Amino acid sequence: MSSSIEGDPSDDLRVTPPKTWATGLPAVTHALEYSLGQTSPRRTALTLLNINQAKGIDCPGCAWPEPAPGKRHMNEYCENGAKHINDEATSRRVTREFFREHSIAELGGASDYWLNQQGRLTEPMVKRPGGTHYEPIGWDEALGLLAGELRGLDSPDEALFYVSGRLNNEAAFLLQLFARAYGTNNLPDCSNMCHESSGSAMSQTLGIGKGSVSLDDIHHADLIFVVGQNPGTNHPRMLSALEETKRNGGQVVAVNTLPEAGLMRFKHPQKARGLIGRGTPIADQFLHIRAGGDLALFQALNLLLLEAEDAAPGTVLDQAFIRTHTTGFEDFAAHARKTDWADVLAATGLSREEIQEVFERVLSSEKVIVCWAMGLTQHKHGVPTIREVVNFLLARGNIGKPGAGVCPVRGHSNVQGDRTMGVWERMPQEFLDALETEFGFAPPAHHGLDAVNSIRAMDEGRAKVFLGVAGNFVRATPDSAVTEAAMRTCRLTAHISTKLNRSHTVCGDTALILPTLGRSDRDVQATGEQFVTVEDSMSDVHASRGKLPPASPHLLSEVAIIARLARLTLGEEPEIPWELFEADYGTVRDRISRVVPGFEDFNARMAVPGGFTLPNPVNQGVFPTPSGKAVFTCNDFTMPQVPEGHLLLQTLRSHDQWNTVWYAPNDRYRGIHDARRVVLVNPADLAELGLADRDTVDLVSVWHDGRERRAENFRVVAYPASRGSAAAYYPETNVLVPLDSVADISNCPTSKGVVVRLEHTAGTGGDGSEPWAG
Ligand SMILES: Nc1nc2c(c(=O)[nH]1)N[C@H]1C(S)=C(S)[C@@H](COP(=O)(O)OP(=O)(O)OC[C@H]3O[C@@H](n4cnc5c(=O)[nH]c(N)nc54)[C@H](O)[C@@H]3O)O[C@H]1N2
Ligand SMILES: Nc1nc2c(c(=O)[nH]1)N[C@H]1C(S)=C(S)[C@@H](COP(=O)(O)OP(=O)(O)OC[C@H]3O[C@@H](n4cnc5c(=O)[nH]c(N)nc54)[C@H](O)[C@@H]3O)O[C@H]1N2
Ligand code: SF4
Ligand SMILES: [Mo]
Repeated sequence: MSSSIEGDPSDDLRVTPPKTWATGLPAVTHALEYSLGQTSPRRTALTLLNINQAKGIDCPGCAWPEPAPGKRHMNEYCENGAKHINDEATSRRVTREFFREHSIAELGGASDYWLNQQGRLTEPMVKRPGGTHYEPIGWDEALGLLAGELRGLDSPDEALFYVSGRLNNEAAFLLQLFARAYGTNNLPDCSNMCHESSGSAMSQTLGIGKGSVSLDDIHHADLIFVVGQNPGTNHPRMLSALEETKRNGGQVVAVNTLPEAGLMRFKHPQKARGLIGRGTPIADQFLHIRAGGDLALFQALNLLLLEAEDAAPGTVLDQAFIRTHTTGFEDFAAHARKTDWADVLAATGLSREEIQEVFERVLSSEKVIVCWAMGLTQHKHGVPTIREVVNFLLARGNIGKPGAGVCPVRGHSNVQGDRTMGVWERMPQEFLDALETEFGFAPPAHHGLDAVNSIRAMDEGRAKVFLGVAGNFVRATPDSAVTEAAMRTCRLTAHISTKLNRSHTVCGDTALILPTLGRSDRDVQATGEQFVTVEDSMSDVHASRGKLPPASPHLLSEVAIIARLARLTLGEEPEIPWELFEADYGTVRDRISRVVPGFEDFNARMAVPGGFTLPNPVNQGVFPTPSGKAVFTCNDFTMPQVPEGHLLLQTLRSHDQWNTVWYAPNDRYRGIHDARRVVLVNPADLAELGLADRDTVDLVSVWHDGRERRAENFRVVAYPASRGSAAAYYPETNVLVPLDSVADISNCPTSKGVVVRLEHTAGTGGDGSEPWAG
């Protein structure tokens, strides 16, 4: 592997027109290119043949579900899934020599790309107090150090256990069991920064924080809204599902601040017609909405529904459903009637005609689904926005019937499962009671810390030991400079990881790297070969079996690391047989089946290819809210306030990255090549700001604490972003997101709503010949 450290690449920005279609042959080629750059053709073939097959490896990419086993293609994966799995299956290795060669300070100057490209971690490493380098350490000593620090804390609440959504169910269940047996609910997770707003909004209104639709519902809906989501890049196989919706006569409305390629047209890579021709148009209507305007849009649609019902009583709203299954309708209706069109048009930037056209589609549709992702959740008013979406669906009885419902499209492959397993700082008391009954200890009842509050706790010296599992905490969280400083105050930081990332370079007094098996690695324990389980975005629970020889003989599985750490920290506990759990994951599933509702006979049901689907009570007409009914809510009109001369910045993903890790400096569908420090801005806004395409600017975020947050040296690209907004990639821009800028109620960082000004630092660098220049 390359041994000289590379920081962020120099800027070779090239811009081509944004694509108007996604996938097809180029995608297949790109995936293979990346895979073959990482590993041998044989390993590539082995991973690709097994990805998402009933007896194979669950794709470590997104949480979009697979079709039922009989309906799967031989290649049931997308370009990005292939890249994600081969990024893990890479033949490159990070060895002890590598760590001897590079000091931690040096590694701290490397780009996220370079760190990831070094390959798989191979043995446990430690940075001792005062040390400048990581050095090898045995597993027993490493876990002993961590256990010793945990035992030495004044309170268990001084420890933090961060979990990211790649972690499998078995390990997630054990981690939360360990944290609670140890005495804390401090289980911050990536969901805190992701779909927390969805969970908050849906728990309050529907009684359950999960989506209600299946793949079959998607296929048979009359109308699907795709709001604040870029499926062409982030959930590519969702496009095959939407293509089927359209074949069955359904319609799609896309709502986005950017005209994303996948929303426009799609070419199915696994079908001959996908490789040639123009592909299927996906969106029947595209609403180019202003950033943060979605609450106003759904309020307007709700007003139109009420008015149409007034004009023709009994024909528009589902009165029977509203009477039987909901509360709060009258208050909601009275509130919605006050919606002001001038406000709506200003907040959305849409015309009344456009909204009327969508409304006609709604009226002619019996079965409606709303899908959404980070474009809704990561705004200050994300929770009320999603509650308004729920109002919209409830009003016509579009919850709990086939072809209709709520569809928050999850990110990480097992992020939903980790929550089901109890990784949440605020698990309900019934779950804690079930743990107590099963394991004979009383879990702490007071809530723990979420991601943002964990950073505050480290910063204020209230948290001293940090264990991160399967993520990259310092790059995923907001306010990078603040977060990194907070991490460095810890007595000990440790990470259970497959690959090197920046979090490993931001160390407490002592720091540990605990390398682990990935999804693709074969997992053999004392009783034989093991499999793990995951839950996708549609609550399907299924097995994942690693197929490759482990990346190194010194790796332990996540289950093994957590079980050993628990024994060392808590001592032998007859009621919690950690050793047995490590030897046979089936014994973990037995415990899950007795603690987690819906997992009865877990092991037996895992024998069925494709697994099983957890029931969502709303589909049986049961709403587990205090009243037993779905709740209409009144949501005050709000729109982001952006001072003159400023833009509302969203921090988003390029096509060639997986969250905090980028694979190449390209964003093919948006036409950005060989650069990541770019900011996409509408040409009309550029003109108003006195800037030109390709100018070099600093992004400066404006927040009322008066601290300056600056991201330097970005190139401006004139782009069809909605007026008043800007878009730039995460994690380079996390430095701009103030820690205190969070969504109301959910505490999710407002990664899609950061007020910035663009400070011009250098003249036009482009040759102006590009299609989007000026
Ligand atoms: N290849 C790849 N796949 C991934 C990931 C990855 O990093 N790479 N990450 C995974 C994870 S963890 C997640 S959570 C998902 C994320 O999936 P997405 O939510 O699709 O991810 P983002 O790139 O954050 O894109 C947000 C989308 O919302 C739009 N948007 C922003 N603000 C607004 C707004 O105010 N209103 C509306 N209507 N639209 C808005 C943006 O233009 C963009 O299209 O993807 C998962 N899949
Ligand atoms: N500004 C801004 N910030 C954001 C977002 C945004 O849109 N904008 N999105 C937020 C969202 S939606 C999310 S989900 C978070 C994501 O935050 P995280 O989930 O914390 O970040 P990842 O980049 O997915 O983590 C990558 C690391 O996971 C480890 N890893 C990968 N596979 C495995 C495995 O199988 N086992 C183990 N133990 N480790 C593994 C590797 O070491 C790799 O370096 O970021 C959030 N942060
Ligand atoms: S759509 Fe998501 S789960 Fe499916 S193959 Fe692609 S990345 Fe993997
Ligand atoms: Mo996410």
